[in-house]
Amino acid sequence: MDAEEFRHRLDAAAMATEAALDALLSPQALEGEIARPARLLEAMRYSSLGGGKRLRPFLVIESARLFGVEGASALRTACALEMIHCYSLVHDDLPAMDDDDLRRGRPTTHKAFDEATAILAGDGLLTYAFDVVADPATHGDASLRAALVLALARAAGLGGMVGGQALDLAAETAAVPLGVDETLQMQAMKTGALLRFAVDAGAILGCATPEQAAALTRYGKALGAAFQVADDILDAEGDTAALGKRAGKDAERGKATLVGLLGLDGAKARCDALVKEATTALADTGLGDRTSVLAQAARFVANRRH
Ligand code: GRG
Repeated sequence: MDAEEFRHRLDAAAMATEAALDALLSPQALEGEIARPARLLEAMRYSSLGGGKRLRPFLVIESARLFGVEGASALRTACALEMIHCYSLVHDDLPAMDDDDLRRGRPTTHKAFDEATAILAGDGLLTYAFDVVADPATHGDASLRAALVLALARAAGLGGMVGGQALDLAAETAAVPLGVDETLQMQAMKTGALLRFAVDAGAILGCATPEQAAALTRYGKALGAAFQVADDILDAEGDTAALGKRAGKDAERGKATLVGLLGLDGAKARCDALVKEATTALADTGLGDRTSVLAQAARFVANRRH
């Protein structure tokens, strides 16, 4: 698959995700809800609509499509994952964490609203994500929905993204900086776990064989690691206008990054190796040419400019 066809698929996934998130975040309360407070809903919409590459939804949609699964099951799972991603960005930008004013080229949620509302908007998105996956509208098979809920919780929580964020914050003030292995583990948790979930979700939705699921997990791990090295490189090299968030802040805050540990050339070499690893894993799914979109995704992640 060439870059243009890939771009087309990424745009299609982004548009479908935007429309589905818009509908999910409507003022109409769902059965069992009492009311949807307008300002909180507005902050949740501000935090999740109208921006972002929608890479995680794209990966859910395309990995499910490998197994012929299309429509609401994949799209709702994609939206749930994007809600968790958006919540993590909102909370990460708070003064108690990275203290940022700019996200996706706009004021961060706590700047556009206020801190308490930003915290609650993140909480609301996190909780709603699990509502969306657990809802029978996502899949008729309750055990499959439970498998998605479990995998998403494991990726997002203590032993995944939230744990990784805790390790990252602790490292900023630690007497001894993180080494390469510790940095890789922190990044695999903080950023990699949600990206890996995206392709694991495709395998769950598609009832993949254990071999196919394992190969997709290997792909997801390599892709997640490539994404994070690319992020470190962009932060070191990129400019704030193109990124839509402040560049150069990793070095400023003394963050553990692979650029800091391996140097710029070492980080770029690692990124290339991870793209190869991701592509090799795809071959092990036995799904042939159908995986070319995911191979292109690995290249996109490594070469992105924002
Ligand atoms: C606060 C619980 C909690 C977790 C925060 C993911 C994360 C953990 C923090 C985000 C900070 C950050 C910039 C991490 C580097 C990788 C990353 C997640 C970048 C943003 O993801 P993109 O590039 O963003 O996919 P878009 O805006 O395109 O969705």
